[in-house]
Amino acid sequence: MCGQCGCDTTETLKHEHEHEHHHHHRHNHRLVDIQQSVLHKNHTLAQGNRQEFTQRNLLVLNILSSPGSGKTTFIEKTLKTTEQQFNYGVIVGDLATDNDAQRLRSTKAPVIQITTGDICHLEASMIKNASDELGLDGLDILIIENVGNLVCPAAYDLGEDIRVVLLSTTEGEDKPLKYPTMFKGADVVIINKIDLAEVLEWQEDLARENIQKIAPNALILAVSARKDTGMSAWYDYLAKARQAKTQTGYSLV
Ligand SMILES: Nc1nc2c(ncn2[C@@H]2O[C@H](COP(=O)(O)OP(=O)(O)OP(=O)(O)O)[C@@H](O)[C@H]2O)c(=O)[nH]1
Ligand SMILES: [Zn+2]
Ligand SMILES: [Zn+2]
Repeated sequence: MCGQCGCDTTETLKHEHEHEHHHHHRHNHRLVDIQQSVLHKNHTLAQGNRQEFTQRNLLVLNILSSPGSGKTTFIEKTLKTTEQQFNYGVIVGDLATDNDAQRLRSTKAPVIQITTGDICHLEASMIKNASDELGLDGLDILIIENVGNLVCPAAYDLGEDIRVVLLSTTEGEDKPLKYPTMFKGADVVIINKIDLAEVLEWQEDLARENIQKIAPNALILAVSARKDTGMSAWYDYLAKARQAKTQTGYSLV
């Protein structure tokens, strides 16, 4: 979580630092307290989001991966193939640009960009504001593209039903073992860029074994979002998840 990069606690820390000087408190102790209170607040807001999404029978996906694994490409392909079937809304988080939102605007779906500045993950409060701006009326599925980062976003529940973590073949088979928190939270792991498997000497069995060690219950699908191969199993899963949400207001998180 953000203890590793210090993101978003900086302002609070400055304040606490000045305040605590008189009391000779240890900084580490304060830092942990502040992080826990940030996460606690986020958790409460995420529950609020989840309640609102569930009342609307809206299926919500949180898409996570390291930078460049193919989140935008995967979302774009999903929208273009299934937008006759479902009404989508999209929220895209990025540190600095709105390039991804621009790319996704070639689809029918309304897209809201969140530019996070220095913050390397999305938080529940940002999703609340962005979904108010987007307008959730009439939507079936809300897709959230998180900031490209395999560490911090894992700690922040956004109120989603399904966490989809992408692992692309260019990253190596060992990533689930090195970033266990991210993979542990996954409901679905998408192995992307499978079209490059041969040239990379990608070991599919090893990758699956590593994912299963960390996330034994996750569904694992190997695809090429760019070449549009292996995607039909994903569309089947999505249709089932959407149906289940409509019937029972189910939540996987
Ligand atoms: N060969 C191959 N390239 C892919 C595939 N999916 C995405 N790419 C390429 O990988 C690069 C990064 O893809 P994006 O979709 O922008 O990745 P992203 O995860 O959204 O990136 P950030 O938002 O910056 O974290 C682009 O050049 C894509 O065309 C794939 O299945 N195969
Ligand atoms: Zn962070
Ligand atoms: Zn992207």
